[in-house]
Amino acid sequence: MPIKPLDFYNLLSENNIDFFTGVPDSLLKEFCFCVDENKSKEKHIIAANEGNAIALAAGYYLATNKVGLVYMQNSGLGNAINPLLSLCDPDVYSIPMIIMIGWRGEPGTVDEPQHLKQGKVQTDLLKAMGIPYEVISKQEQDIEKKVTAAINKAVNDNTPSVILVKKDTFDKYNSARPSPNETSTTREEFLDVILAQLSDDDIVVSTTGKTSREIFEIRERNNIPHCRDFLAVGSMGHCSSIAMGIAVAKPNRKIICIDGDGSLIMHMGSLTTVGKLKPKNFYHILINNNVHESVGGQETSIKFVNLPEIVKANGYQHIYSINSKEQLADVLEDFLLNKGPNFLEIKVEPGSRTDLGRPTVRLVDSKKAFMRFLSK
Ligand SMILES: Cc1ncc(C[n+]2csc(CCOP(=O)(O)OP(=O)(O)O)c2C)c(N)n1
Repeated sequence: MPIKPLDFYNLLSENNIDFFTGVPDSLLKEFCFCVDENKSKEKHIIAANEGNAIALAAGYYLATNKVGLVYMQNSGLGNAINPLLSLCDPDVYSIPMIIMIGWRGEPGTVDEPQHLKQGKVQTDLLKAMGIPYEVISKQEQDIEKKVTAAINKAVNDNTPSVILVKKDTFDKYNSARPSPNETSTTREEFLDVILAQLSDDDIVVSTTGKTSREIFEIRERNNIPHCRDFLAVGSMGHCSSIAMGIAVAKPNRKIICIDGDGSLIMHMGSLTTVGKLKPKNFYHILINNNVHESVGGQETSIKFVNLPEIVKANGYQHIYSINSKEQLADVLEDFLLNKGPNFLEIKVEPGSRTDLGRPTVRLVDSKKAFMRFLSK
């Protein structure tokens, strides 16, 4: 039977876990909602990336002598490896924490291509890192035993200790979250307008999650070849760097990078590279819905920063911020005509179609077609 998020949360509380941080994951979203509703913002921090979350839990331990809990999708383990091995490892500072990892791409399950390799090497990676782990699932008879074993291991051995969570382990959490505003312009509608404005030669690089899925479907609907788009379905936070790599190599082509707020924040340091190189052909669009919509809608920290000021300070040339289709129509042509690097923030309500599909082409084939398109 699936585990009730509140029961799981209570079990952690009984074991003195009172600090939570991480980057959201669809497999863990019900648990995240539960933590969010039960903890203050100082005790539940949605971090910029998974490495930051490990470091936050390490700091919390140093200040309190208490074990914190870090949650993440297994895609984020790469971000976490550095602070796990060079800060928390028993050979370094020996800092205990519980790490809850959503196991996407578990062998034997059906999942997206970007999750398959990570899922396959998941347990081997933990073994190679010397991190003890327990696996839980909805079939599990004795969750309590496994969770307390993981916590005891962390506390007794002063080590990070993992709880690996299989798909569908958690039941729904009935939270008081507001439902999406269905009358406002959706991300997909904005994307439709943007893609329609681009010329046949323009290159699109788009971010992880539903944005890329929507772009794929818009192209399909309009019978436009997919070779114009590089969909960064994995490597969250890196689409602007991929786009920058293309921009410097193809100075005579326009590169349109379509980013998300969670993704931009995840590796925000990449903005400084844009500032350093200032490619005239780089057009950065941020679809800002204030949340990690693709994995459940958990808040990002974007609303606490003045993003137009940040990109300005990083050397972007022309900066626009809009929140309606009318405003988009007013600025889009200018945005794409003016020499870059330019930045366009589109403020949008969270939400997407429930019947949104996934790219149906093989990724290596779309890479080849994209490279042919770039070499034109
Ligand atoms: C390194 C990494 N961490 C976490 C995830 C899980 N994940 C996929 S999409 C996504 C949310 C992206 O948020 P944002 O960029 O704001 O786009 P939105 O989903 O709101 O469109 C997350 C957290 C991931 N794929 N990779």
